[in-house]
Amino acid sequence: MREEQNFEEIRTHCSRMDHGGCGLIVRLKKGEIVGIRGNPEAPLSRGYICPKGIASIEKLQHPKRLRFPMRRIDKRGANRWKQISWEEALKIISDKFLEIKDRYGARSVCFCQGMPKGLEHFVLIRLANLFGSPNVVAVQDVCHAPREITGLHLCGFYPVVDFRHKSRLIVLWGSNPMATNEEGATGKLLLEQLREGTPLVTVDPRKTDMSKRSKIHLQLRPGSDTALALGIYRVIVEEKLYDEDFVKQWVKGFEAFSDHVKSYSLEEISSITWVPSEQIIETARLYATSKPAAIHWGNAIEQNRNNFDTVRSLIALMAICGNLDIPGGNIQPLDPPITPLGKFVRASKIPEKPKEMIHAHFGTIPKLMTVPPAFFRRAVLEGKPYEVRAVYMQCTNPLITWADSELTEKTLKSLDFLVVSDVFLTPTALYADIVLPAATQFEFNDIGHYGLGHGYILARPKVVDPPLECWPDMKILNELGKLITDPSEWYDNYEELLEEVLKPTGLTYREFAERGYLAGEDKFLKYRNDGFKTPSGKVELVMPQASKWGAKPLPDARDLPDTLDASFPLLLTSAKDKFYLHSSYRWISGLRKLSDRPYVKINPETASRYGIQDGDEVIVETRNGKRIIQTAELTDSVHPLVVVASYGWWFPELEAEREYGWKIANYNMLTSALEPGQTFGTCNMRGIACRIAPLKKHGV
Ligand SMILES: Nc1nc2c(c(=O)[nH]1)N[C@H]1C(S)=C(S)[C@@H](COP(=O)(O)OP(=O)(O)OC[C@H]3O[C@@H](n4cnc5c(=O)[nH]c(N)nc54)[C@H](O)[C@@H]3O)O[C@H]1N2
Ligand SMILES: Nc1nc2c(c(=O)[nH]1)N[C@H]1C(S)=C(S)[C@@H](COP(=O)(O)OP(=O)(O)OC[C@H]3O[C@@H](n4cnc5c(=O)[nH]c(N)nc54)[C@H](O)[C@@H]3O)O[C@H]1N2
Ligand code: SF4
Ligand SMILES: [Mo]
Repeated sequence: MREEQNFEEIRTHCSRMDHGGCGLIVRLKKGEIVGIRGNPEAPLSRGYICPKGIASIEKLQHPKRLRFPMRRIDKRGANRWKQISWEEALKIISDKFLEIKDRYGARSVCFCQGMPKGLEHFVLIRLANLFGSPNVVAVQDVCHAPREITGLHLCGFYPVVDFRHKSRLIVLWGSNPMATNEEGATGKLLLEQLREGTPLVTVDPRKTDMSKRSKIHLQLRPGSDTALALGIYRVIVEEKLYDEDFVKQWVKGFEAFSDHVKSYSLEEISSITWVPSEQIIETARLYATSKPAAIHWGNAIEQNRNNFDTVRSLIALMAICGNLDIPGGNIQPLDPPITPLGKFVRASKIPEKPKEMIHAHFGTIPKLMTVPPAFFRRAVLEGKPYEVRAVYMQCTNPLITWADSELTEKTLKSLDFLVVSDVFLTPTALYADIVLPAATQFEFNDIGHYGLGHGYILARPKVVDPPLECWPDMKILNELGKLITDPSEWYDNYEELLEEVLKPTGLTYREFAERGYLAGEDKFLKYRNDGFKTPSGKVELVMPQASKWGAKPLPDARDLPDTLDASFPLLLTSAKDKFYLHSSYRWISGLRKLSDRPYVKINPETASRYGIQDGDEVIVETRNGKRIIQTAELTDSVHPLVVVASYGWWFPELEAEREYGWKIANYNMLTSALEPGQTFGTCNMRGIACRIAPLKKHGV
């Protein structure tokens, strides 16, 4: 901390505007934040800050921010509330949760989190475990679990890019880190590698900033990633470009996998993926001959039912080229010596959890520990596998972010009791019985990147006080924990939770905050000592046991999310908006100026076929019979058969009375949760068939 005459500056880390990660210097005047800039000494961001980081000021000071606990006094969604005290709110919640536990069992109360934002995610899991409920509902089915858990099954860890060392090639596969700073660890470090001359390959159906800087851009058919990965694999094996020593010693099932892949000709792969064979060959040669090479994969490969196949095909590429756990490759970073997650969340208190979780009854992949929203909704609506009556939600807006928004609406309406903790009265919060006003970034001490698997933890020390009655989620959960679980597991002051995480480091939170971050030790080739943490000790490419979770022993290149026909002749996909986090912050005017409304990107050739002009309002419709309206942006950055719509939209300016118009432009109105994949419970979100039409016909 540095004090000067009129202002004070505090070093912290950005959070809650994405996965966080940028080191920030926050300037304060008379207790108010007056400026934020990037901290050049920060390990992951080195001075970078984006408009969302800067917009945090408006987020904290917004006049419509939730400021008091509220109780619903009319029917759900009617927006009539009574302000209540914290004491009353906690009493209502604890009475109701305990009553439902008594009547239906603890598992009928679920605890739900959106994108993990900070330590409260793990405190919520701890609360659920201590309460005795195995059901933590979360978005992991479309966000990281497919990568992490497939990784655990194939090679015993979740392989992420080692950005601390130079790679000779980086492949960006379905990830757009310049807009998303995916995992809060990659944007700036990636740019530095590019500046030093590391070549790039981009796999994305759109032209992006990064594809323009790439040596090769594979502009594939959305949803055809498995086929493309297998095509690259085929060439590498056919041309004997793989790492023979590694394969011999460390890969189980190489022959069977390779034989299987040979059954797809390159011509077939090319026709499935729309990628010319020559480009597949060129990419295969480049990837196999550049060592170390790293694949930075993103959300796009996870948001379809075929995600398990896609992820394992990509891990197969990493494995046969010997890029696993080497500097500059796809590695298993080591955490600094902090309290292990399992211990912090009190996993041992609920040994029956793997069998009892809602999704276990639907036959999902082992090790998936959060309930996929598709199966949660079946529990609420159909009582399958058992009844769910109440939910505690924090940091999430599922009406917009879960596939199949109208099914979510029906679910929220069917609950006996819903608690929502947020900073704004969102469309989801309108359906709550109790709304809790959360304190947010800069307003409390927090630890970032715990559990993110990148080998860092970041200090996010408090900068300002929250509004009087806004509480950090951690504090809310700590107080609720004392009322509904064993009080001895909780603290007088919730900040002790931070000390508990840090205990093995020997540092207090204050000392940690002064250092700013802790990094794990650099250690590679760990498998050489103990083997890979799989049953065979090797990377396992063939999975006969996968039939238990609805998958085949080997990945299927022909399994696409959807098909085209004359009625639905285009493929719909999405990319995240650089200026927002999912459905969050449409109410921040500084961001709204940068991204004013939902745009749907259409190739000019396609647009002219449907009589659509730039700036027109366009109807987008899918086979589930739902339609939304977005504004046409004509651009040749998308393929003529692809439409890229904006995701996450609702309209705070339409006011709560009109439910913020949450159905008008919301991408997830178009997705369906009726047939989720068995493995992860994921619904098809990218590469779904659609049609478009102008809202108003133009005169001739
Ligand atoms: N179609 C489609 N659907 C998707 C995706 C997609 O790409 N396409 N992406 C998926 C992915 S990757 C994810 S992670 C999910 C995200 O799903 P969600 O996490 O539900 O997304 P958000 O819209 O960011 O909701 C976060 C909420 O937290 C609130 N909030 C912000 N700070 C705080 C805080 O400190 N405390 C509390 N209590 N609340 C706070 C915000 O106001 C906001 O309402 O969506 C998934 N859904
Ligand atoms: N600004 C901003 N930053 C964010 C977020 C946000 O909402 N906004 N969310 C945060 C979260 S929770 C996450 S998980 C990360 C996600 O970060 P990313 O993984 O970067 O997520 P997306 O932007 O959803 O998708 C990445 C790219 O996939 C492309 N794509 C679309 N369909 C396909 C396909 O079928 N195949 C392939 N190969 N590519 C396809 C899109 O064009 C896009 O460029 O970002 C985090 N950071
Ligand atoms: S990129 Fe993410 S972590 Fe960095 S300033 Fe922007 S919102 Fe914050
Ligand atoms: Mo995510």
